[in-house]
Amino acid sequence: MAESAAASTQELERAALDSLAAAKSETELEDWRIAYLGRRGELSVRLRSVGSLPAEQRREAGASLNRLKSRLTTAFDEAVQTASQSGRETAPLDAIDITLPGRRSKLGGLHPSEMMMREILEVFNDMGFQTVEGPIVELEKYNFDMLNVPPDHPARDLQDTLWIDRKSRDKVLLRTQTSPMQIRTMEKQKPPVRIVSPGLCFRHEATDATHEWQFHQVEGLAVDEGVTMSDLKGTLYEFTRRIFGTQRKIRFRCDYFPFVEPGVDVSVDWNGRWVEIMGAGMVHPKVLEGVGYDSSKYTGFAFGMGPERIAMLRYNIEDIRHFFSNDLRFLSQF
Ligand code: FA5
Repeated sequence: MAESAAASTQELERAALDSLAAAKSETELEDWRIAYLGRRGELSVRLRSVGSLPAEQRREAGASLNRLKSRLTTAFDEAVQTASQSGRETAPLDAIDITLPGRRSKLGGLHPSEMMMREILEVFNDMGFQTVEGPIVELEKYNFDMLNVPPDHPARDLQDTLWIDRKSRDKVLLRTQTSPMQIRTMEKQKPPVRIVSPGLCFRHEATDATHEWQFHQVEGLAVDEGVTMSDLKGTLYEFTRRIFGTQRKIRFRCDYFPFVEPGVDVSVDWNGRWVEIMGAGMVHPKVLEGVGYDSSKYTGFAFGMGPERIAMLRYNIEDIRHFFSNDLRFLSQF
């Protein structure tokens, strides 16, 4: 009888240790503890039954079961520690529900300004204008001097220009317009020239529904023998037809820009109100001479437009500040 009690204690120990080794998660370890060490667990039941054994066996059986209890308790504590060190406790296998649907990774999209610019460039590329890009951090001479902007012109005022370096001989600024690309292009090549140049511009000005301190422009320049104001108007009419359709009303009005003569601004009807989308004009002879072109032989036209303003008219966006506020509720609509 005593022998069979010892044998069954050994069997119990082997079974307990085997199932402890198989316990993979915090939950399984807890189930094991309840099954073997809990108040109604296997060991407690056996310990309680010691009282019904013959008197001469009770002492040995009780002591043997208590030693087993202590070994199993130690083994359990070690298993819990190992599980928490190996991360089993924090990431139990049964925490992953493999029946859940996967998470779709979202593809980003083009920013509406970028979409609009690409569309604008495509229209001009179709008309034979080549796309060129230039620096955002620009020299004063390209942004102002060589564009016939005199030093006292209001556009140079601190209010308008964000300066990077005003002290060095070649003053450096964040370009206020894409027009410096007219000069950079003409310095590099002889006529005929037909380019469009997109990019960011910055101005130190108060923001409102149609003005941002950071915005894009697309510059255009065509220089050749015999280029006239009709070419300018024909090109820009074709552009507005392609972007807004044939029914939208367009207005050309005289305007002043130091680097063109004559100069115009172009506005588009927006719910009964005129919104200016670009400045344009015939390239000033001083600008042509400044880059070494013979102004008695060559003439040209130039324009600079704001893609955000154009996108506003196109998609009925009431405030330009949405473009750079980085709000996905706005951006994901495009
Ligand atoms: C210019 O910047 C001239 N460089 C345009 C030009 C080029 C004239 C070539 C003649 C020949 P203006 O400041 O008007 O002009 O800006 C041109 C366009 O840029 C505006 O019609 C508008 O669409 C956009 N723009 C100007 N300022 C802002 C601003 N603060 N926020 C958003 N868009 C602006």
